[in-house]
Order: sequence, then C-alpha cells, then structure tokens
Amino acid sequence: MEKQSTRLGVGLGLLITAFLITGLLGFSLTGRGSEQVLASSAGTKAQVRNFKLYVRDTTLKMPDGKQIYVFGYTDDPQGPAKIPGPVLTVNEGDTVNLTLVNDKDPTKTSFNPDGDGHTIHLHGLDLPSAMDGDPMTSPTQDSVKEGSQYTYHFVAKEAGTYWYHCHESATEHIQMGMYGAFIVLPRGGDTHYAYAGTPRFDKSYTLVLSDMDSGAHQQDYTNLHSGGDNPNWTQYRPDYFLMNGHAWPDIMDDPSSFIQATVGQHLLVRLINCGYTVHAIHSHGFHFTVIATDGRKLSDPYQKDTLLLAPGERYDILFDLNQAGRYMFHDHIEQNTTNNGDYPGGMMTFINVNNPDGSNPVPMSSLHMNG
Ligand SMILES: [Cu+2]
Repeated sequence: MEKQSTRLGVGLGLLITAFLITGLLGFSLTGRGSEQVLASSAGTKAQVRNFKLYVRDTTLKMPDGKQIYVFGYTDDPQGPAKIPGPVLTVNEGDTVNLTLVNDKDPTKTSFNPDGDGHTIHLHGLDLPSAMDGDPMTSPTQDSVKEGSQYTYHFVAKEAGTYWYHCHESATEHIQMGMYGAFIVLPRGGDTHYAYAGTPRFDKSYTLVLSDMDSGAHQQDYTNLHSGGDNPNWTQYRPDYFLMNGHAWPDIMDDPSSFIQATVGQHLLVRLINCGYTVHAIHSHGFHFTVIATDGRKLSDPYQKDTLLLAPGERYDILFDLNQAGRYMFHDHIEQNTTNNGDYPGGMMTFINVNNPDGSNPVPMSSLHMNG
C-alpha cells in the first residue's frame, strides 16, 4: 500500500498525523471486515472489497470428448476449479483484500506429501513484494501451503484489464489452470467506460485466452498421483485453445464468450492472453479500435482487424457495430482454430449483431457450424 509506506518514510510525527486523518476518514489501514464505504481524497466513494479464493481440481471436457485434468481457483469452496478463475471486478481506488485459502491443496498427494502450495500474483498491478505473490521474492520465501491462508491487501490504483495467476511452480501451475481476469473499472464505477476519457460502450466482454497441452496435463496428473517424471515444459505442445475455458463449438454455449449485441451498439472486448503461445485475434466484419494495452489507455488509439497478443499481454478494444450479421472472431494462427488438429475448433467465437427487432440477416439455422 503506497500510502502506508510513504507514511512510514516521513517520520513519526507525520505518521501519527496520517493515522489521525485516517481515523477521521473512518477506515482502518488493515481494512478487514465487511464491505464499507470509504471517503477518498477525491471525494468519490471507494470501497473495501473482500474476495476469497480456494484451489480445487477438476476435469475439463473438450468438444471432441478429450478429458483434461486441471487445477485452479474457485470462489466456491464446495465446487470444482473454475477455468479460468472467477472474474474479479473492483473500482479504481477500492481497497482490496484478496484471500487465498489453501484448505485442500490438489497438489498434496502421497507422491507429493507436502503439496506445492499456491499464491496469487496480480499481473500488472505493480504491488510491493509482500503482496506480489511470488514465493521467490516474498518476505516469507514461501507459498501458501495447505492448512494456511494469506490475504493480498492493496489499493486498485489504476483502471484497466489485469489478470491473476499462481506463481508457485508457475510453469506448471498456470498451465494447469491457475489464472483469471482482474478488472479495475474507472473511479466512480460507471460500467460503460473502460478508462476515464475513453469512449462510452454499451456492452463489454472479457475473453481470457489460453492454450493447453493435454499430454502434459496427463503427465502432471500421473506425476502427482502415481509418481514419475514431471512434464518437460520446454516440450510444450498445445493441442487445445480456449476462450474463457471453452473450445469451439462449446464457446457458443457460454454467454460470457459468445458475443451478442444489437446494431448501432458500441462493444468493449477485454482480451487477456493467459496462455503460453501468441494469439492473433481477428474479427470479421469490423475493424476495432485499440484503446488500451496492459492496463494503460493509449494516447493515440489505433484501428486493427488482427491483433497479436504475447503471453501475459492484454488489449482493450472497442467495436462500433455498424452492420447486422454474424461475424467470426478468432485466432488467425489457424492451427489454434482446431481441437487437437480438427477444424473447426479451438479459439473461435462469434459476434452476433442483431437488428433492433432481434432478427438477424444470417439466421442461426443457416450457419455451417462444422466448417
Ligand atoms: Cu499454484
């Protein structure tokens, strides 16, 4: 927390003054407890936002029947891992307490009796080491082991599109599914703007892109449950390509990934590459305007129809949906539009733009869903 460290640096007198002011503003520096409204110096309302994430495993079923063992975060301790983890959304200025509860570590097996433990690294938030979720640089030099929990405590200082992932055995744990979107809305919480001063939009979608090597996942499961070698991650060869954890055509059953809008609307899409390979996202029907990347708005937005995302990168793009119809929106690295080699599949969705009466010049029944 930058304010806190600044205060510590300016001496005891100022420290006491700061605590007095803090007290007058009505919140504690630890900020624990239920959600409460804080008065920020800008006079707008900021909140304390509390989240709890657990780690679970599950099996992802691909459209071709392939079953992929995964582990990842969930906000439901009774449920399986969510791939990706839940979208965490806060407002700029909010104080965030994000607690990782490691009550049941899927990596703790008779072949790995201590379990690996896990962390939450907030990619792009530029936090101090103690809150950065990297066991190599954290003051405790350890991850959150089974039977313990840790609260990542910070102020969401800048609006933008970010993501979180585990940094324990990162190559393995991210690939196995430990990632999710972290969205900071601009101050004031108007959900129709991505940043202060960028154009208004009517609808928004967050697409978490990832890729999986099903053979490595199987080897990881075998290693954990029967012993044997760890996967050699330099031999990484992805065969499934996902948007929000789904491959085509299952993407079409996920309302958070299958884009539906009305002609004349403006659409924001947040693209987050949580995978290990680059993705070249291409839209039919529209050029889009790139308004921001990596949580920072651009001073000179530019238009594209194909956008290359390196691993870890995010882009915020705006569509002016000026024609009705149905349009492909997909990775143009064409082998990534397959499920283990079979087209169509993989990282592909639709932008459906209906007429105001709900009709569409391309009836769903006319689509050739099998390519
Ligand atoms: Cu982990």
